[in-house]
Amino acid sequence: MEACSDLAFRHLGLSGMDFIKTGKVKMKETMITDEIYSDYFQALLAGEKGKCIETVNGLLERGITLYDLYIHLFERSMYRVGELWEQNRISVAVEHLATAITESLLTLVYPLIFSAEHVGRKAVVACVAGEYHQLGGKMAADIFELNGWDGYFLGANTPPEDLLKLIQEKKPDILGLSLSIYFNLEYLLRVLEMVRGSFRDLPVLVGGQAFHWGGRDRVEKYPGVTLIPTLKELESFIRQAS
Ligand code: B12
Repeated sequence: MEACSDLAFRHLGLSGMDFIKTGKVKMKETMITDEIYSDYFQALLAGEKGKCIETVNGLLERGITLYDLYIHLFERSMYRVGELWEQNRISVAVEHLATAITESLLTLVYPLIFSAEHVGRKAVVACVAGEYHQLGGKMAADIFELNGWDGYFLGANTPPEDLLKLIQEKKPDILGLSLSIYFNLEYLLRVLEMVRGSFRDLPVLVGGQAFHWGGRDRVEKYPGVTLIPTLKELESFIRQAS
């Protein structure tokens, strides 16, 4: 059973023993101290990309898990950027700069995610039409890669007809759809309708912060569609499907 503490568990900051002892997933403490976070956040707002790269590379050298990095550094800081933008305490330009830096930092983890042994499964992950928030969807695609899947990430604002064509071409085992803005829910429902019409049995996972405002019942009324709220839950789902 010690085999439980395999690559995927370790990357999530878990050990097999945590799982065995408690019977449920238990997170280790984050490697990101308040000091690391506030230095990083200051550099992010100031557009000091070099300093941000240094912080992330330092954490990767010390063996930070992908989950810890994505949630406790990238997601946390971008949520804070959103709050400051909403309160008019930073400009749109600063928000754009922070987003661009964070997107480029995701590439630093490539050696970690692409080192996994391939399991011969494929996932397509996309943001629906009208949805321009793409960081969360990219992270979801990376979790597939971390688990040895090919994760085809299509990015923001994907036209539904083109999405269907790509599904036809790649024949993925899972489709992931990301939604950040609740008022885009109708676009998502339209995509689900189209996907169900053409690919009856393709499992579809939906995720993103839009669902903080509701919508679960409306997406899960489609057969084979599951709302996955967190990357941890995504990982469990992938492991079961692998
Ligand atoms: C950057 C940003 C933008 C950028 C996005 C650029 C880009 N390249 O992505 C731009 C400038 C385009 C933008 C535009 C807008 N934005 Co904006 N934006 C943000 C901001 C600051 C950060 C987004 C982000 O990267 N978050 C970090 C990621 C990692 O978090 P995440 O998306 O939640 O993803 C996590 C989970 O949800 C999950 N997940 C996500 N997708 C998936 C998919 C699957 C399959 C799974 C399993 C899991 C999963 O995994 C991730 C890791 O945990 C947020 C603040 C915030 N709270 O996020 C506001 C925010 C989302 N934006 C907001 C708003 C209002 C807008 C605009 C309407 C503003 C406007 N008036 O024009 C437009 C809408 C554009 C559109 N139609 O999409 C609001 C939304 C509020 C609401 N009630 O819906 C927020 C919350 C800001 C705020 N505090 O008010 N935005």
